[in-house]
Amino acid sequence: MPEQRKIVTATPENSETPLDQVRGWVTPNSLFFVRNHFDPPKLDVGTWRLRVGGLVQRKMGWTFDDLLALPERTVFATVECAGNGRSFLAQRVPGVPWGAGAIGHAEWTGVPLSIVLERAGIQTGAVEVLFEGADRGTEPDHPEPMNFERSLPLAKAMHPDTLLVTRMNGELLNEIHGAPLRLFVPGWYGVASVKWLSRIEVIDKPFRGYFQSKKYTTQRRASNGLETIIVGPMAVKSEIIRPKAGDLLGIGTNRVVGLAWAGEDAVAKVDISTNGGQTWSTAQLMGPQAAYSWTLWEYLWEVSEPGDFSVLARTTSTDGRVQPMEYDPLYLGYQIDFCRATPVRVAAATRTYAEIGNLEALLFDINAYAEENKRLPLDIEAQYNAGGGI
Ligand SMILES: Nc1nc2c(c(=O)[nH]1)N[C@H]1C(S)=C(S)[C@@H](COP(=O)(O)O)O[C@H]1N2
Ligand SMILES: [Mo]
Repeated sequence: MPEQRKIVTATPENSETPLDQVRGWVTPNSLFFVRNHFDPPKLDVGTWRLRVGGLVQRKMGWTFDDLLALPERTVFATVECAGNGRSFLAQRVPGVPWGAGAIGHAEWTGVPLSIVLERAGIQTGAVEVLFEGADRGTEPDHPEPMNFERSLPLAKAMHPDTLLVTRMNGELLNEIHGAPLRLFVPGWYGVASVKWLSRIEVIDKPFRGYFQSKKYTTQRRASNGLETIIVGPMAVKSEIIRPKAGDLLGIGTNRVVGLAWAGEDAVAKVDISTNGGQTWSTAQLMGPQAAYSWTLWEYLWEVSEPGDFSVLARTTSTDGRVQPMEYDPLYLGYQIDFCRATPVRVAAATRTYAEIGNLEALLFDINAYAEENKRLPLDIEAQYNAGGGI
């Protein structure tokens, strides 16, 4: 079957990157996860304009060609949906029941937002920049139609890596990922990166629209009770790609492979436990380790005893943040960053025929063969690794 996104909901499309088919550092556009709150708008790049207004000296309307003529910048970055992994939570929470694949890593190219804002001239008193997508619709608790809107603090908006993106992995942005233009906020959860961008407004007070008050907020304990935080920078996290939960492994060397990321920082270290977190060993990081980007890792696990094992990965960022062992329920179904156990079984492949009867011996042979085949892909991947990638 050709590789494709894993559909979670069909209309509008919400779909996952098939992480078990990840073969390299960059996620191909066709496999890159999709998170849509409303149906994608039908936009004609010829008549489309980016309107820039609010607290600016000059209101402007940009055509796509005008934007292409401005200086470009390219940033590699991982984007994770704030709800990624929600289906693994012990407590049921509302929202799209994502598995592990609401994440991808791409090369993002476009005009730094700061250049467009500087051309417009930001007036004093500006505190945030508001971004409006052309998509429109309703939510169960918001029956009035609304556009998808999010804001950024001025400092993040003016950061040179915050881009108005025209290209993803070198190709013009496709419709489902926000064509013709999307905001891209590296290191932040996907919700910040408004697709189908149609309007930018510089504003003088914090914006509290639906997607950053009713949705996409977490809570934090403060001295005077609970404080509400708008979902922003991505947490430090890892994902085990192989083995999968429930896999049957053999005695010998089993290759554990996965991904790790650290939001605005780079990954410094990934530790692996095969005994539910009692002891840890360091995994080998593979390929680039850069700010904003995920890092591939592998761990060669030597197993000498059969039994049931609980495999965990734990990321540490370059600024010393460590992935937590438990999920904080105050995150309300967002920022699902805890170390999730992958339970696997290792079967004995060393029993001798003398110990068992003939029929049993036959069954044993069949099982041993099945186990061998289970392990085979892992060995092939080890060879892949000699050439880079997984
Ligand atoms: N206009 C618009 N922008 C949007 C969204 C949306 O529904 N509409 N979804 C956001 C969310 S929650 C995420 S995780 C990312 C997903 O980007 P992708 O679909 O390109 O992977 O887009 C963000 N930008
Ligand atoms: Mo998201």
